[in-house]
Amino acid sequence: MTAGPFAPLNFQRLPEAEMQERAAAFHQQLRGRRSVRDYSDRAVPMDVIENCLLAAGSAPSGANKQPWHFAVVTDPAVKQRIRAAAEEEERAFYTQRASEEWLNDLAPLGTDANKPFLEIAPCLIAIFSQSYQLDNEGQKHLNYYVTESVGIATGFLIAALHNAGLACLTHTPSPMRFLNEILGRPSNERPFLLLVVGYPTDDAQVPVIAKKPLSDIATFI
Ligand code: IYR
Repeated sequence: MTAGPFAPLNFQRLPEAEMQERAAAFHQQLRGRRSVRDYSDRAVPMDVIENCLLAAGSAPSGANKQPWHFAVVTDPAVKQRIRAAAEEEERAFYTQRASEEWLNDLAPLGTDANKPFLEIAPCLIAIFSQSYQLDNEGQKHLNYYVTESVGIATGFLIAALHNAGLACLTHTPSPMRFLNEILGRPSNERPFLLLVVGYPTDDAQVPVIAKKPLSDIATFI
């Protein structure tokens, strides 16, 4: 295989003052994001979701394989099935699978096995990672750095949803293979994360938490 083709980058260099302003403003915008568990049933505009998915799909990935699939669910009957399957796993998690330490760590969040938001929120986005892809001839093609790639795309999606004025929750019932069956996804795809998307209720509450200061999350060498 030969390299290329290549095209000019068209990088826009910004004045330093504008860089500082934009970096600070972006931080302020992102730090306003919270994981929301209290949702209104108000429908979300699908064209907004579509643009957020395109933003997610612009993420970098190993060898540009884009090893992700986003299944967008708004059908109440499908949401109901997902809720029932997720709650079954969560009941096993909260009563048997989770360690004492894990349950203690979750206690301040007030979570339990009941997941009404899976039915009430207008939109669920099930994110799947593809360990390999099949072409039209059924030939297998490997993907690389799949978890990293899908994690980055998911981060882009969460930021895009927040930027668009939507709330979301990263929900991870474990195991969540049931999503393949309910959503008809093929066996090369593994559920990565279930994003709950919508508007918070007017009286939505969130736990009081803090983010680590820069000195705890970064070193400058
Ligand atoms: N998946 C469970 C438990 C849970 C785990 C973590 I780590 C959280 O940050 C929150 C919840 C649930 O959704 O309740």
